[in-house]
Order: sequence, then C-alpha cells, then structure tokens
Amino acid sequence: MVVLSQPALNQLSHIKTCKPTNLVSEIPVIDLSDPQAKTLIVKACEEFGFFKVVNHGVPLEFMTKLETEALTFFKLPQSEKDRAGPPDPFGYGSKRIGTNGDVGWIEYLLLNTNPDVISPKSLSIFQENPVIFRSAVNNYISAVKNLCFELLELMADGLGIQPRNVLSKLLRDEKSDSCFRLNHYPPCPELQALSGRNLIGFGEHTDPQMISVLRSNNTSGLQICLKDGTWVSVPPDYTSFFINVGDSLQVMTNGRFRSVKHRVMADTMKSRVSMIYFGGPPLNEKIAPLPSLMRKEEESLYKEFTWCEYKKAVYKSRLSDYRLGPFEKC
Ligand code: GA4
Repeated sequence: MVVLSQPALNQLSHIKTCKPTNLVSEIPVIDLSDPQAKTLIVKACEEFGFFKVVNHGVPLEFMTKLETEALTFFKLPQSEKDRAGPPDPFGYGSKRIGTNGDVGWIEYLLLNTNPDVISPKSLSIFQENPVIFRSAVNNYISAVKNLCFELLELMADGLGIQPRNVLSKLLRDEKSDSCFRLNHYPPCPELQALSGRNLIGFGEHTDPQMISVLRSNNTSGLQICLKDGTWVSVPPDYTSFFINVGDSLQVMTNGRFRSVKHRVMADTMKSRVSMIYFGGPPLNEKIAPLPSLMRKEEESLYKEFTWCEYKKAVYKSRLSDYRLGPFEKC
C-alpha cells in the first residue's frame, strides 16, 4: 500500500473526491460523412447535450502536435509556469479554478482565441520555442473553429431553421467572445491507494458559452450527467472530438437543447491532457430563443439578457451553481 506523505495529504485535503462511476457506450457518435448527421446531432443535443464526432476532417497531426507542445509547457519548472499566471482571466493557473474558491487537481492555460490578443504572457515569454507553440495553437484553433461552424450549421439544418448560419455567424463574427483552454490533470496515485475514491480534477459545471469542442489524450476522466441525474464516464478517444451544448445554446433553443453538466476526475496513474474551444457570441449579442424556432404562442423561458450580462454573472459564480436560474422567467 502507498503511504501518503503529509505534504501530499495537505495538498489533497481541500480537493473533493467522489465514488467511481461506470463506463457507458450509449454516448451518441456522429459520423460527419453520414447524410443523417443533422438529424442525429439534434437528437443528441436534446437528449444528452453531448456527442462524439468522428470523420471530422481535422488532421490528427494538429491535435497531437498541440498536445506535445502543451506537455512541454506543463513539464516546465513550477516557478517558470507561475510566471505565465495568474489567469486573470487568461494565463496559467494551478489548482484554483475561477476566483470564487473552486479548486481541482489540475493545471491549465486559458487563452483568448482572438489572434491579436492571444495572451503574450502565456505564449511568448515562457515558452522555450514560442513560435512553434503559437503556430500549433493557431493551426489547431482555426481547424476546430471550422468544425464548430459546420456543426452549428448542421444543427440549424436539423432544427429546420433558416438561414443555416443563424448560429454559426455568431462565432464567425470577429467580435465572437470565444476562448481556449489547455488542461493538464497530473496523475495522483496516492489517493486511490488510501481511499478507493476518485479525485476531482474539474468539478461539475455547465459551460456558459454556446458550444464547446473538446479533445483529450487517451486518458479517461470526463464524466457527463444524464437527464435522470446519473453520472457516466466517457471513454476517451484521442482521434475524436466531444461536443458540449452550453448554456447560451440552451437558451437560444428555448430549452430544447440541453446544456450538459460535466466534470473531470484525475487518473491515478496517467496524465490527462485536454484542449477545449469554447465558442461564445459577441459581448453585445442578445441571448434569446431564435424566433424561427418558436412555435405559435410559445413563450421564452428566459428573461432578456446579453452575453456580456451573463458572462459577468458567470464570473461571480461557483462552478456548480445553476447559473441560468436567475435568468429564467418565474
Ligand atoms: C467553465 C467553462 C470554461 O472552462 C470557463 C470557466 C471559467 C474559468 O475557468 O475561469 C469559470 C467556469 C467556466 C464557470 C464559472 C466560473 C468561471 C470558473 C468559474 C468558477 C473558462 C468559462 O467560461 O466558464
């Protein structure tokens, strides 16, 4: 049995644990070359708020290159990584998530996706080879953005609304308020030896934006919450993307699509690396149900608000808060 040293115990004591869950195979898989894709995507967004995408057209090389670059960064001495922080909101962070007391077994880089403002703090100062890192990030993000546009257009098709860019234009907009996150969940062998429980890497939450596109290495950890409240583990697949519906898309579909609650467990033996693009609309954009989607007499479930107003509320909240609550009509 592994004996946990006092410093390791101290570090872990404020991070939550939970019971292990089961693997499932019922997660929807969308093959983008399938003519039925638009219908299956809508079904997945309604039922799960989550699906896996295969045959997505993003070169595997872009994914693995960025993973290698991210690991090079995360292997730097702590003092060097700290110089790329704190995340305010962009930059390097470790264990603390947000500014309201959430913690997890994680370190991360949060980046702005607008190429003009990609945080110089994170990219140019502390990388051994900033040019390589920057181009790996840019290649990856531009490929994933295109995938995201295509998915949002398929969603519009599947919902039977026009124009088909009604959703994607918000992310194509140069003022789109999107961001990008590189997460590293270091292995934590000590904890399981002691308790048989799992250590929370990133606590349960929904994503506030419209859509999130996640890719991870082959280490498990991601779990999603189903409609009936049960948590299921998502088998990792380093060649595919996993898509989350975010709060804003739930509102834009007047609750038809489900913003999926999810969380990440740290692995006991292996590092998990994930990269997530969060597609958000411009700050001044109204987040409201799409008129073309509303049935006759159907009323909005939500009060009127802009992405800027919602984002301010998001940054004052804790991870597990139900952030849409105050924006719902009573
Ligand atoms: C969750 C989705 C994205 O990772 C993120 C997160 C943000 C952060 O890490 O700073 C938040 C979290 C996320 C929602 C509630 C607030 C803000 C941490 C937190 C406790 C970048 C985002 O946009 O919202």
